[in-house]
Amino acid sequence: MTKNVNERAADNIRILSMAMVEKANSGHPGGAMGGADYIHILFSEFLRFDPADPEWINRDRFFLDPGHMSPMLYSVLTLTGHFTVDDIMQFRQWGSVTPGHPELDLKRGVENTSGPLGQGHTMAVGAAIAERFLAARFGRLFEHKTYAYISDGGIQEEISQGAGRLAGHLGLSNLVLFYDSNDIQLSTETSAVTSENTAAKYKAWGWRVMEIDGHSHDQIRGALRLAGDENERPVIIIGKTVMGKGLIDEAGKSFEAKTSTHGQPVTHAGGSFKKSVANLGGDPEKPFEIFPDVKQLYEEVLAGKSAASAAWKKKKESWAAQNHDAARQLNDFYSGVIPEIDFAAIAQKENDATRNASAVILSHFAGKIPNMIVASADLSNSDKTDGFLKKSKPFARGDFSGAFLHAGVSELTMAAVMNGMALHGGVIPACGTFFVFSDYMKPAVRLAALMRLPVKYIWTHDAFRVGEDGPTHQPVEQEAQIRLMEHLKNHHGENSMLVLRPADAPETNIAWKLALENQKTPTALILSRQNIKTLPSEGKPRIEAAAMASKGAYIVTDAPGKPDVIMIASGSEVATLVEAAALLAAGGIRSRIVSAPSEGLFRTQDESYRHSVITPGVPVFCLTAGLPVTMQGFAGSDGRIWGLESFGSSAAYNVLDEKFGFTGENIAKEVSKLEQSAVASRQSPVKTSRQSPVYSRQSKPVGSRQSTVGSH
Ligand SMILES: Cc1ncc(C[n+]2csc(CCOP(=O)(O)OP(=O)(O)O)c2C)c(N)n1
Ligand SMILES: [Mg+2]
Repeated sequence: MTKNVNERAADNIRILSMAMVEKANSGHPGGAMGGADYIHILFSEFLRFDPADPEWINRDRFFLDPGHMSPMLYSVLTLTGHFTVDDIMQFRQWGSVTPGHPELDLKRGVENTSGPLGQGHTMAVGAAIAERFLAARFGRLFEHKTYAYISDGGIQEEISQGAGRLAGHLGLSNLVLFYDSNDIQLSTETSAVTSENTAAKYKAWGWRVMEIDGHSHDQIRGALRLAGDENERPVIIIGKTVMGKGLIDEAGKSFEAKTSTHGQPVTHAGGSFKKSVANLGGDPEKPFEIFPDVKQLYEEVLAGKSAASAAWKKKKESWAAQNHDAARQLNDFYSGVIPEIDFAAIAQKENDATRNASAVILSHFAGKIPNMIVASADLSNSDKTDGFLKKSKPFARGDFSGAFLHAGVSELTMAAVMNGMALHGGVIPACGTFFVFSDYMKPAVRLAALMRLPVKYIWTHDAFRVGEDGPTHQPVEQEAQIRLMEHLKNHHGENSMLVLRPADAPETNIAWKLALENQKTPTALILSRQNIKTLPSEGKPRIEAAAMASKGAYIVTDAPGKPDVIMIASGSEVATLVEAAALLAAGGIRSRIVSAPSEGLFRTQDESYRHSVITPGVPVFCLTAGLPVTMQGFAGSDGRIWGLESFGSSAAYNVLDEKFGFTGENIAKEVSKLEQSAVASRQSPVKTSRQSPVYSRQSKPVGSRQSTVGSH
């Protein structure tokens, strides 16, 4: 039976996918070959894009979830002209534009980085929300679809529960999810791990569910047409597909539906590459060939897409001519223009908690930044994102005129949804929860950093001073973990994340300013639950002094002449240093206090500035409510760190301060020991330069210790 050109296009995608993996000698051919029919029909007949303008704001978005199916995506994007055949022949090679798992590359039609299963389709939920938000403001002209593609792995990942619940709850009818249901996963058939009724599950979440033969072009078209008309519910198309569709072995027998073709070249799995290419209508000697009839089909497809996008752009022009202000605003939204905000003029209460200071700023933003979307994972009144909510309203089914997302208790979902909003463009996403639950968000934070998405994280309840809720809610190691992202560089050589832990309310203004201005990487704001005494500012308004936070670390108060010791901390610990400094001064020790909201940012300053803050040769003492290693970058090889080396405990925070040694008195004592040992070592360097730690473990309160850390 001769195949029609659409069947040949799908077979062409199968051959290219198989060939890429074979040539690279690594990769995943089976799933890609199963999904070829859907992907061809979607891209050629439904997905709206402008071949000459891949960043066209009103394009439909396509989000891949199983990044291991990259050969399928690269193949179809080769047919559409986004990649060249040379590009896909370099699949998985150093310096190629076709990495093993797709990495965000808008110019080549790759809308998201994918690989960690489950996140791709959850990002699509975020993009769909952003589309609703913008369409609610600018009108129906700006409506478009978001298509996502998921596999068995993504369906099993827990994050799919959050994505499914939220999309169903919000009635995101602009979202169309294709589930490549091939009953096979990496190491087993799916029957080994699940017996759920996936269709019933999505129905229960409020989705419209269609079940089709994922190889029947007519059924795919029919389902996509119905999806296009849907205006109440998100749509999932469950397509039954065959892993490795079209594969045969040397004997010419079917080699389809095998787990072994999930993740290795066909020949390694035991199939015949050449015979399979021939079986699919290709030339075994030229597996990277694009069939002439398929080429011609796609030329026609692209001409149609160009005409459609040109027609839309014309409509937009006449809309812009009639809606000057809205058109300017839309342009600002997509080009990252932020309104002028005088952060120094945002008044803060004295001695307030930094989470409260953040609420004041967010409340200001609600009136000033019309494209900001704030979310919280059911903690808005604790993480104080309600500062924004009170001036806005939550998204609801059919009403996206507000700007607040109640994400529900689903931190990872929330973080991935924010990534999707940022990927969509036109909006500024920020989300909040307790800092300790950043652990639940980390996989999506990592992808935000890899993709350079300017998502803002509002993490409150920053330390053991959470108090009575106890160790489950008291972050200890989280700050060190998150600050590792300040050490990790992105593909552009920048710190992959900006992490700010402001020391008082005015410094929170500056931290938010930096967060808003940072459009290249995600930003974390780590904020206190408890009140903090506003820091001294030596004659000037504190907000003026706090502006130096933009350097990452700066001197808050200094001793006349050369200080005997430099004390460094971030967050509420800086105020503890202020108490300690007064006691030290009474004992004749001159200290300098440094507030260090971001070690990563400080590291990017020039040496002369860094030395002006941390003068070489002066002993350094660091204080952190986190693990001592949090301050390692400041302490260097000779500095001392007072931190927490164990989980916290349930008690009032001031009791914990006493027990863990986080009082001005205790810190003054520890600093004077350091100062004395520094004096002794200057007087007799050989004898004292390698002293043992100045405390004995037994004599210390549970959990806290002073450590001398290694050089770095
Ligand atoms: C979060 C996460 N866990 C594990 C993996 C490793 N992994 C890659 S694909 C896969 C499962 C493959 O099954 P399916 O999604 O059905 O793809 P198919 O085998 O059908 O191609 C796994 C476990 C991953 N990429 N992401
Ligand atoms: Mg599968």
